[in-house]
Amino acid sequence: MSSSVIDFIATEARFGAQNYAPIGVVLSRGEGVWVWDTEGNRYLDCLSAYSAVSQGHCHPKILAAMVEQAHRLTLTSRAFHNDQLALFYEEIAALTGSHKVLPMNSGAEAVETAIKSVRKWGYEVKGVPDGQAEIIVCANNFHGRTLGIVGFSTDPETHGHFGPFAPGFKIIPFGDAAALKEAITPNTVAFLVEPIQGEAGVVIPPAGYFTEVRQLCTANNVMLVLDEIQTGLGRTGKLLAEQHEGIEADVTLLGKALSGGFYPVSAVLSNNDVLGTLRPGQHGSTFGGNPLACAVARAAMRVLVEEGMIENAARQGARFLEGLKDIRANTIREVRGRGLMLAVELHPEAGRARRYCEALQGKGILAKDTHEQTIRIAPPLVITSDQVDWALERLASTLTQDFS
Ligand code: IF1
Repeated sequence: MSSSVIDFIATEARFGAQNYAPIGVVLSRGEGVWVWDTEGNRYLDCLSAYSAVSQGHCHPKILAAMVEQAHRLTLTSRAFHNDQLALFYEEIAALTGSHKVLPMNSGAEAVETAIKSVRKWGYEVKGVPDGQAEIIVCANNFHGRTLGIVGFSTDPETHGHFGPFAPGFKIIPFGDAAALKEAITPNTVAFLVEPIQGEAGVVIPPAGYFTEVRQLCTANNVMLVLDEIQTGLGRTGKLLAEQHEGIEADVTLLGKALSGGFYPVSAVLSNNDVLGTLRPGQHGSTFGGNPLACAVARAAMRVLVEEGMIENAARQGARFLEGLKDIRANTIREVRGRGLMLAVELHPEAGRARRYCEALQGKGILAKDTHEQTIRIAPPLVITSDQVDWALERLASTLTQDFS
């Protein structure tokens, strides 16, 4: 164990807050769909840092853009202009068909920014009495870890003992348009929702749900805010998951893969005047929109399109889903997925998903469990057919294994 002069896992445990329980692998290198641990073992990455490395690990073109920009200029703050921000705006607006952009860093910051913006829009444009704005969200949502966001989480793990929380949120079931209709009042400014619920276990809403949601929001002058931080940028086989539903959000949130995993970059995109209500000094971030972030994001968006990753996600996602459906194992309760956002839900009697993820690690696959019973599978969008088949073989043998 020459590379383990430091015992990385024990040292993390000694100094680090214990807010994670990682799988016992220490990674030191990545390339495309593969990562290597400190001992030189290779794994197929079926998590992709929760979809942030959709373009594959250490993509050479994003790397080159980052290094080149790092040599020139990294941070100016928004007190001054920089020569990357305008280009980032132009390119992300062209890619997504949006009119206005507000750059932030983490996904949670993009969500917070959207909440502030739709409230302000509600007071200044819609005419909601000050302090009365309501935002509707869904049960089992995951939008990040800030106080504002965890306050409307329904998962006790996520919000327990972190209160008191900000008021102004109403929770309805996901996938239930009638519940939305009922919850809307004259003070409702927005409906904030994930196109597919990721953390909840890749929960896909019933067909037609978002068509109805779109109609209800339009009819009631309610901003539809889609959190595409995980589903966006090709993950589901389309640039944005909203395209599967044939709708357009009023506000779209992007993060994660917007930088290809090199750097935290997020953005709030808007098709109307929601972002227009923000005046100088009312919102911002030291790092948001910095030239390094912009250069990285520009390259990350470019390779996604130029290298056909979105089409590949659709093609390989369909192959992966079919392959999962073909696995005959009594451990499997259901397989779900759209594009390369996939999940295998286990029967309660099959034992915890975590054990299957550990067994997969032994076979050269890294995947992550969620909510005890679900194995999430989300490889980089550059995965090939051979690699999908390779993964399926190992998943099949693992899921037919008896752990009891
Ligand atoms: C962690 C889950 C994934 C997100 C959506 C906003 C954010 C996220 C739809 C916030 C973040 C993460 C964060 C990560 C685990 C992870 C996750 F399991 F919790 F649900 F991806 F599936 N909207 N998701 O999924 O973005 O501020 O983190 O940049 O360890 O908390 P962030």
